[in-house]
Amino acid sequence: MSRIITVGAAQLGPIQRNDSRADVVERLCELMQKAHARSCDLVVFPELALTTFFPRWYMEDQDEVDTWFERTMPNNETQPLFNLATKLGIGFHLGYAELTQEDNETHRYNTAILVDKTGEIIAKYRKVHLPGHSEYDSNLSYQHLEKRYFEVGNLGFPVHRTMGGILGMCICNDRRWPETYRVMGLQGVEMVLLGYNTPAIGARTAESPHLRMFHNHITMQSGAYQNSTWVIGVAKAGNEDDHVLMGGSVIIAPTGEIVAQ
Ligand code: CDV
Repeated sequence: MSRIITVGAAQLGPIQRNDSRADVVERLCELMQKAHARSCDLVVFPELALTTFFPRWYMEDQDEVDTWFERTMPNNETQPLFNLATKLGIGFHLGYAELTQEDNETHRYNTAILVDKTGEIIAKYRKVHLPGHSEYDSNLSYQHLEKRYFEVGNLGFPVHRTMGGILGMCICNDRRWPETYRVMGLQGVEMVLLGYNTPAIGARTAESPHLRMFHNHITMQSGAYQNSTWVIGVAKAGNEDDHVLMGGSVIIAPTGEIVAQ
């Protein structure tokens, strides 16, 4: 019996450093309305979808760093997105920076959640393959400080039986490593949801934008083909605080073919 799930890959334009969460959530709600108008069951937003990609900024003051994190989900700013999803009966995937207290300690993760059509958070993923560095590096044309601001995710790569399928998640740099897809493939994954923020230009090397886009797509296409799964790769795009993000969002079939871009 065929099962159909209609998915919207909600690529975002840039989010500037001074944009408020409330403004961003309004944009997400507009995209969710569009997805609903096109009969989507599920809408996928990118990595760190509530703020600018803040790991490009070097910060020493932990209080300042923590302003980029969400302490609860939903919270006052994101509640409208959950309300709209419930009203429209549409699921969503959202990436954000998570600050949490576990075992009496503070932890910070680069996180994504999956919310079902009733507005309930049914799954969480915390990014495992953190790229970049933890100290300021003057040899780079820009910083990428994920290793400074986040811990390695501690939830593995589980899959979830929901919305009529077997869904899994990963985040950005995770997509470049075959084990990400394989661990989910061995659990029967049918659709991998992933958000990313990838600069159009490398910080260290003079790779061409073409080669960077090629690597972006080939990793997701091979993960899809080798594990016979759909992959929904959703980017941020455009000039974010004078740093250009490559975009290139795709929906990839289990054949490895890009069916929407
Ligand atoms: N946000 C990311 O994980 N970005 C990496 C960059 C640093 C290459 C990526 O794999 O796209």
